[in-house]
Amino acid sequence: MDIRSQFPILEQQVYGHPLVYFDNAATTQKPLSVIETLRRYYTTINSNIHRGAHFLAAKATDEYEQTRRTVQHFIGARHSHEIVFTRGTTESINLVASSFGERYLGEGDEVVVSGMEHHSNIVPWQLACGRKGARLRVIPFGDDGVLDLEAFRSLLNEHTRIVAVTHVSNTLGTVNPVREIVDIAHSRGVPVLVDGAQAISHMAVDVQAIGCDFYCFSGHKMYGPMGVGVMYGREEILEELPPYQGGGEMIKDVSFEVTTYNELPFKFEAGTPSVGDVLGLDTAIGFMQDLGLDNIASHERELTEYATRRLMEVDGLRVYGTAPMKTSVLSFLIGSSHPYDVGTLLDKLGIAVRTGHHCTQPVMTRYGIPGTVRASFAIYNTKDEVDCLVNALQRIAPMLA
Ligand code: C6P
Repeated sequence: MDIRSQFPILEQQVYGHPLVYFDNAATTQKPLSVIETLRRYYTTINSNIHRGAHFLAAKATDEYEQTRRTVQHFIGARHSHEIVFTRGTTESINLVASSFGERYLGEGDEVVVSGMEHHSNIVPWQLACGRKGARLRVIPFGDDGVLDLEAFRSLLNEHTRIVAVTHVSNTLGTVNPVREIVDIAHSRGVPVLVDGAQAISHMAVDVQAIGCDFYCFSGHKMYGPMGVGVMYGREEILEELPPYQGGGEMIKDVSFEVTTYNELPFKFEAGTPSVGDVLGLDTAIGFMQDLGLDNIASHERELTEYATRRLMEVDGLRVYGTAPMKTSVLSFLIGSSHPYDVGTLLDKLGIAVRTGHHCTQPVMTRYGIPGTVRASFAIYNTKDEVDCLVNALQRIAPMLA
């Protein structure tokens, strides 16, 4: 398959230069097959699901539930009802923090997160802790961006109620040893949520092999549409949690005196979901499976190694995040220049990178920097594009001095 031809958005010029899209950790571009699924959904079967007694409703419901099974197999879940559709990682984590917090957190309890979490895996827990008089404990990491597992062990105690860690850091690219983290936490009887937002499109994920209790991710970072995400939760633990939101679909019976809740996964899917986007997610998973997750990983590894080597040719460039296990994220600064200046100059040369704190302000505080320039790669990126970035940086570096 000619991969780039599947992504017409990449063919355009920006400010007179061919677009180089290196902001894939923020969102990936969408292949034609996903765009076609959205078109087909809205032109042929658009309907509300689980409710109507008519042909379109049945068809939309079938495809929606088929996607749940696709996701189940994609991440190796035991049951399809362990897959809950949300709007994205942020909503998935808020769901868990809110429901789990409501059920299990109390005065003096502790929630362990890591120092490299996205704000989406900090703030929902802070809110939950605030409601219950619990507190956050933080796993530190070294200068290379590797979590300190000894410190993690020593943070666990009889007050720890849950551990919430990212599988891959969106800023440093570190792949965390989630299997080991789960083993350590489980040996103390503590459940684990893994934020998979930056892992899901870069490696094969098997939630049973990881052993985690929750795994959260977004469709739009894995070649799928915006507006859909997944919260995987182990059946036994989901059964015990109260609903997150109230509304249609999540109930069995409602009266003004008492309401009983629907079975899994519907208990956690109140209201009309983004059906077309869910179907687009099915197509996006098919796109990745056709390419092969291992092939995606090896292409991106080669590109990241190449880019890391070539970036070192730029005078004064420092990379943040040098863990031995990394995905295709490269955060850097040049001399004393501000990341926004670098990003703006690159943009004028057609190169899209992200600049700033990347919603990980504690990471920036850890390094004592205002932010970084971040280039992040996907399956359609090429070494020529990396060369283009390096040439551009060499061209602008004197302007930054
Ligand atoms: N990171 C980035 O540019 P949402 O916005 O819900 O799809 O994903 C939130 C989120 C949660 N965890 C991690 C590790 C993430 O990287 C993100 C999103 C984007 O790095 C946007 S800030």
